[in-house]
Amino acid sequence: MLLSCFAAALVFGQLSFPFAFDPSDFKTCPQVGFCRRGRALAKRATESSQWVSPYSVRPESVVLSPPNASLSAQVFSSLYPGIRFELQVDVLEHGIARVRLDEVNGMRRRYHQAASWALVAEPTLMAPGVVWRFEESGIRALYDDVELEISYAPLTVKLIRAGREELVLNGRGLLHLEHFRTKTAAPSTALSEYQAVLHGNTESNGWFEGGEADGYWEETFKAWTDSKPKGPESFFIDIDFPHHSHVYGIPQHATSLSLRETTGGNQYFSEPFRLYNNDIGGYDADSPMSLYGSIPLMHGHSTESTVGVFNLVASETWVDIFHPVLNKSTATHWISESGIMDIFLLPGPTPDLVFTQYASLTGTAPLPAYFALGYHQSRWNYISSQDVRDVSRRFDAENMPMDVVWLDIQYSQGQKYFIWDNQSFPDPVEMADELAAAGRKVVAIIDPHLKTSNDYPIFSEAQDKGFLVKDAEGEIFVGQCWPGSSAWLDFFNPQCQNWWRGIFSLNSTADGWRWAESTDNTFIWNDMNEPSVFNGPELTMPKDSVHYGGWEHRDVHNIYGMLFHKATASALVHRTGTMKRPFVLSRSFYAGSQRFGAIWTGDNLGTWEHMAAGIRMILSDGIAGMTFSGSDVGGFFGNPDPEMLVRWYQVGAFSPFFRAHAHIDTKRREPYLSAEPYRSMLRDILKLRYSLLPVWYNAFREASVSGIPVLRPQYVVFPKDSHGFEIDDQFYIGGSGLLVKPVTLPHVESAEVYLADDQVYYDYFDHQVHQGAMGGRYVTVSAPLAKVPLLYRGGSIVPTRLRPRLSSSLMKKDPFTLTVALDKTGSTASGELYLDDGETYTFEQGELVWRKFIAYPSKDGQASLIVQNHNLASHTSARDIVGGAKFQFYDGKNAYAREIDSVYVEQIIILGLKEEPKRDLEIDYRGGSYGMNNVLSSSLTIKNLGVRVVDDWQILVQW
Ligand code: NBV
Repeated sequence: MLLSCFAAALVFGQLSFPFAFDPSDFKTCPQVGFCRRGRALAKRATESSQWVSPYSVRPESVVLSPPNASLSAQVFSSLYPGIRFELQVDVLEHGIARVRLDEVNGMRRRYHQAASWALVAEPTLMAPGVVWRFEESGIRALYDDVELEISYAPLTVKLIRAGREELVLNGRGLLHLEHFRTKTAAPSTALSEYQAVLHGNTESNGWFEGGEADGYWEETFKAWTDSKPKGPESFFIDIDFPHHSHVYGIPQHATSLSLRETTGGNQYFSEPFRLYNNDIGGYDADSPMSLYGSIPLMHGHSTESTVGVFNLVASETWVDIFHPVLNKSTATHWISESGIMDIFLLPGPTPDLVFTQYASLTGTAPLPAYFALGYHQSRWNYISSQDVRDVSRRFDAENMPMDVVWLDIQYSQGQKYFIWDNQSFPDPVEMADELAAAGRKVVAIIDPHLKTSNDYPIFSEAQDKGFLVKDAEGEIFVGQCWPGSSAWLDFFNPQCQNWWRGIFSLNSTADGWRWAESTDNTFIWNDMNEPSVFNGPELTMPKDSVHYGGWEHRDVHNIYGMLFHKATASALVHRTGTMKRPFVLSRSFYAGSQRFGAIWTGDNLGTWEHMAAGIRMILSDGIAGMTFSGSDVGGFFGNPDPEMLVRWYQVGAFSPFFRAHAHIDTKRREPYLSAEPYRSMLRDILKLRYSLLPVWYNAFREASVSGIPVLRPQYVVFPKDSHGFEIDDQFYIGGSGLLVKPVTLPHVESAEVYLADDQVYYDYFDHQVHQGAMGGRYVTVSAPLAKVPLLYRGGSIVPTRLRPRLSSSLMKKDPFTLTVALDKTGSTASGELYLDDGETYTFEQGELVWRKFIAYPSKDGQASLIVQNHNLASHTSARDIVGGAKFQFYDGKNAYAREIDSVYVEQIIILGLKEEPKRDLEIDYRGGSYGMNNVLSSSLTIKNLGVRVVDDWQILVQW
């Protein structure tokens, strides 16, 4: 199995790659029993004009519980009168409606614990404020500016705003929870009656559930048979957006940000989007196939509103999408293998509010360690500690900044993670210490599979403690992975998570094996956690494997990777006496994974298509909470030519997570190895990333509080501009006002950038002016190879650090440059700067500096402009700063502020002044120039101001 993965070569254009991505290794919907059943049910419903959902609420059973934000009711299906279901509707803080449906007193329990892993805490019910109106046909909850309409027969739930249906559950009658049954149970007689209603006779094959027990009790795929001891337990639901033309989300897929149809008239894909975490190296650059992570969150968007739906299910899920009316409405159908129905309706009505609503449920990406925003140098593999030292030195010698050197699986002895291969890595602690002295870190890979060898203490301990996943027979599940015969840790067991923390402890006396040959400068990469099993069905764990609590793998598959990530991140936070921010990269993810660290887009190809796909994927990850994301710069497979490599570094420099990585069979391609002129271009891109670190950190701070992604797609920033709804190749960095459109095509000299408003935009590098227009327009931005299209939006003040350094930690006391990009009036702009120690959690106690910069015309009518720096921290509540509300009062002289009180703003550059200023300051002024083909902005540089970042001050510019 393993060999066949890598033996063949696929040819893409001129490039050949040493791997085989064989789509037939992965299932299509027709190869999956429950997906066939779900789609067949939808087809029968569509074809019958009399289709009615059999699910209804018993009106007499409706109960409201205090504080009147919760309703429960019995639900029954006319097809299975003996089966009981319970509906629970909660109105939560932020106006979120949670709708749950579960089978009660059945033969078994459906999997109901996904929420306990995905949600940051038990959601809080809305304080009194929900008004319930009982009507003959149902109940209506009124709160905020919306109504939640629950109809009794059939059961439907609608979120309505200003008379407009924003979200509809079961409007097309596709809801179905297959109840638990025995193999020999006779079909319900009610079913045939129902069929008679639909079809006028009982002979046709129009059963609600389908004519036969299709794939109920066993299923075979290639050489694998899935024993299904529980029988059918699928869950289907139609979720419609009657007034939303566009839907986004449900990462991870390599496809457009705006999701295309999977069925119906304007069909694009014929397969539904699949959510089933898979190791699918060398995936297609445009496909609905599932990849490494799954987040069942979708946004519906139109010029009027944005809403979200979070279908909290952890089993394999397929999502069909079509537009009943093109450019007007969207219908979706979610088909899941198991689990209860637990759906959150996020009312929006703006993208930013949907982010905050989703974040209130699953949490935000916490402020990362500052170094993690620097550049990461990886490859499979740096082969020895000497190699690692050389890489670090070569970056120094070439004056290239870099923060982290990564170690892939070959650092370990026979892939027994934690155990260094002491031939090649005889001195791992000294190696890490030397890197630390240069301001750098090490990241080492730790996978969730354990070599089943008794001389491997991690395995033996896990085995003794019962922390390994079991197979269907109750024995330890053994499969093949890098170390050969392997077993998998079961992080569903809380004890396993505790034990895992102990392994990383650097100062505890905890019994059990500890990773002594490590340092607090060593961070972790969790790979292969879908989990990848080389000899398993679809390269993963058999679904009938059993986890802690007796749950089958099928129930929890999409959560597995997240729990490994969670356990490792928490281990790093606590490994020394002082809590430090962790950095853990994970390949697999689920809703809530953002709380534990970064992810990346897995094993991409070194092609232009994949470069472009990476951007779309990062945008899509970001809107689903997973904002700390990046793709392998250079492409994992293949050897990019110098031009592609430069463009890929430009993409990476504008990704939240910036790491170059490459397959073991690729040629070495560290940036210092490139020939000129490419080497200088790469150096400049790295420096650009480092000079913009303050902007990235600002964006991460905001994301950590609001859930608004670090990379913001066009529809998020301009939600009312329909021209931008399908744009997914340009984006904004946080709220900085920087707009980027990386070039992802060869031989390009310019890029067409879409400007959505009538604001003025300035080229970051040459200050060329691009005038936007009401209703939007494209402008041509020059983009020779050395230049990434990057614009300041007028009205922004952007802090940068322009002194070249070799790592981010060496920049901590560097002075700032503020670029004031004046808006179209030539007199207004604003921006901010957030700083803290970048390492610990003392910011939660108020050890931080948060400044607001504003430029505005002076009020006395004089020809002048004021640029002001004031303290933002004291002007807002603590909660807005760090999300934790851990401190009550902000002390402007806190320890961190004192530590950086010598940090100056060394220069201010003002773009877009309409008049030449008076020369009483040390200034450098260049007037605007108005050429035939371009307009260059005026630029005023004020140097040697002697003003400190931590002080309040203002500067008057007069003309
Ligand atoms: O550990 C080796 C690789 C790693 O370099 C890559 O980034 C991961 O996505 N890993 C997958 C295992 C196998 C890749 C073919």
